[in-house]
Amino acid sequence: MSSRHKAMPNDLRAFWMPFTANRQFKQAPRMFVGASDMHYVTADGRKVLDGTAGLWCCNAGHCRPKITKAIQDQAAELDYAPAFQMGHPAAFEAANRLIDIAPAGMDHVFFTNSGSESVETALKMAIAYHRARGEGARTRLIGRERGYHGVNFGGISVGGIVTNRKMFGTLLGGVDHLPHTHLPEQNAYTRGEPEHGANLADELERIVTLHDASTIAAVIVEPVAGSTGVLIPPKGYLQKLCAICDKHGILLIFDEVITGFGRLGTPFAADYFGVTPDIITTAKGVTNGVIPMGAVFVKGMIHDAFMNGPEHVIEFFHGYTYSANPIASAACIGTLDTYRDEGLLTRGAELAPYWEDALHSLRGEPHVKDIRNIGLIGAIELEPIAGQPTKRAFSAFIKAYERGALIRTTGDIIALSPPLIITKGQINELIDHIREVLRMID
Ligand code: PXG
Ligand code: PLP
Repeated sequence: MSSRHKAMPNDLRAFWMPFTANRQFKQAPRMFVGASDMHYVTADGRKVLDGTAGLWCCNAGHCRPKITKAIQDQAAELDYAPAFQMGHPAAFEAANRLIDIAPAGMDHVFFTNSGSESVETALKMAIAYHRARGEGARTRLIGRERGYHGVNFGGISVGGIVTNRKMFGTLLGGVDHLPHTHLPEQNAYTRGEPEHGANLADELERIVTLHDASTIAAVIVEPVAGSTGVLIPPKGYLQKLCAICDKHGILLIFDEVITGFGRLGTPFAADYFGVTPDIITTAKGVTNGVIPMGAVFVKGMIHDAFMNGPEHVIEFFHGYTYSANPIASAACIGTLDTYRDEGLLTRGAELAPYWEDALHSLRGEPHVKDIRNIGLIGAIELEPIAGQPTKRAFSAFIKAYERGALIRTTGDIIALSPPLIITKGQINELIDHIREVLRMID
């Protein structure tokens, strides 16, 4: 890397940073200039333990050699091939490799470049699928309160995070929402799946009664809601939701952008909960976060419903310039090699009990009002400062960064999702940093 890239930019104005307090950041920039395995390196030469796998995406840790080499080799051999009406081998290999680890029955993959694009793709597929089968009235989409499905119009319409919706007009029509499943009075400090709340899936029956099943295309939920602050599904909830969808011919979409690729100790959350949806959206871990890529997995019946009409005619009028980009495809293959060789898609299951105990050891520390965990995901919910929501968690984030740990906060919730290569010693280190930080902040 050239030294120019390592230098601190002397003018930070041009870059309008995503989901960032731009003015605060630019007064006191936090810059990473390097990374390897479990650590980042800051511009001032400090090592920072990664408690968040970047943004829930670097599941194998950082700068992993097989992924780096796959990208370098591909870039030197075939940089780009047109995505429409042309192919290249790495795209087909990546799709086949993904199918190998996907839940049974998920046997086709549509490539995108992000989780947001995977969501748009899945929603369009669901509506078009019904139409292709002669049920063109099935156009309604059902999301959930507090859901996060990326930032494009379809995703924020089915999503349920108010700040991501309120500035952006009327959004997509024909959308309804299930209630969220967060019941802190009954479920606080639950280890794993909470006992109470499976009945909230019955709200889908109420929505079906209101609109009639013949108008509903799909239900989209995150099996474990991540971005909104780690909401773990109550025992039996997803199974119930799936049964109601099946009963009414409604497609079930699991948004596994965070839960895919080993986060729960199984390849997908669908495996963890024993519930196979009709469509799974993924991104992030598909390339270990290294190159933008998303993948939408579908059941054969969905793919096959499109495969009619004259053979020279495009079956699905949808796709991106960079769908299955060669370098992204190579990164995907290098990533899957790394996951396989190091057993990372199931490593979370071995570490989960240790992780759970470490997290729950923070119970009783200042400001803590709930702790939740599943697989290698954890959340520590803090009591907000009266009248200043998010401020306490944000100070925890800054203090942790200064001490040498990267954590992520949403609202007043600390969300943790370390790379799946984390050691027990590093789990202790991460939790100790958080304990010290909680004792320091107001
Ligand atoms: N669906 C889900 C379930 C997600 O978690 C997206 C879609 C959108 O993916 P893209 O690649 O378009 O960002 C996501 C992304 C956080 C955080 O800290 C979470 C996400 C992204 C950035 C930060 O909670 N989730
Ligand atoms: N806008 C314009 C003007 C375009 O020509 C294209 C693609 O050709 C797009 C947007 C979509 O870009 P992408 O395929 O990268 O999503």
